[in-house]
Amino acid sequence: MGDVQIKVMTIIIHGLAASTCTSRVVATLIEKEVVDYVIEPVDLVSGAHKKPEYLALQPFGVIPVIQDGDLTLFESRAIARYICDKYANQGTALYGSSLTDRAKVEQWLEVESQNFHLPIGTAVFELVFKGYRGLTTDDSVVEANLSKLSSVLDIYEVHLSKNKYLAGDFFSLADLSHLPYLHYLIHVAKKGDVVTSKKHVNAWWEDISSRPSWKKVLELMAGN
Ligand SMILES: N[C@@H](CCC(=O)N[C@@H](CS)C(=O)NCC(=O)O)C(=O)O
Ligand SMILES: *[C@@H]1O[C@H](CO)[C@@H](O)[C@H](O)[C@H]1NC(C)=O
Repeated sequence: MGDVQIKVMTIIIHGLAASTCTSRVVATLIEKEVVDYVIEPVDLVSGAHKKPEYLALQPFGVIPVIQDGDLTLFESRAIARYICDKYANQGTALYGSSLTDRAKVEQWLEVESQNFHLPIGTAVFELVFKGYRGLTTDDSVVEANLSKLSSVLDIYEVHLSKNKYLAGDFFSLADLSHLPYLHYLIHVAKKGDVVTSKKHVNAWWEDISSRPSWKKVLELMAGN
């Protein structure tokens, strides 16, 4: 923030490439073939996200927040939707190609944030992020939330046995939105059994996580 001079139409993402919520935004930009963006790192360790200058952009004090010209926008899923709408005519059709496709994408985006996110976010927080802060993992919380996640993914398993992707036969923003926390659970926490034990969920995960866009996100994550 502050002293960096950037031309007006560059999208500025205040966040961290390695963070789950920021990577949802970056993956969307890459799928939509948007190249004019920069990530302005927010130093969570020194608490930069709780300082007045940052709170003026994101009053809840979390990352990410973007600035696109006069628009300041936070909440990673809202940012991803904005990017899909703004760049509707380029890159991957992350909303599909019809009103009903879009409706299904929205349905599964809601499932991601309402059913999937809480148990997986809690497990990843306990298993990974607590460690970064020198806190101790509560194993009973992990166990209860992974069990809850497994029952959510049982529903995905049935759905994905009949549909290649969540919204139908096309890769969408709904699939993409699941990548950050699945990555952390499977590859960082190494607790991916709830995914790998389910045939269709695992095939879906293998498919969506092998997309060039996500591989690029992983490179950015590693460089952070
Ligand atoms: N719902 C928000 C969540 C944002 C969020 O929780 N960000 C985390 C990183 S993924 C954060 O800033 N954590 C730092 C903190 O809570 O102090 C979004 O999707 O943008
Ligand atoms: C998940 O974790 C929370 C703590 O964040 C805990 O209160 C809850 O009981 C756990 N289990 C389930 C099934 O959500």
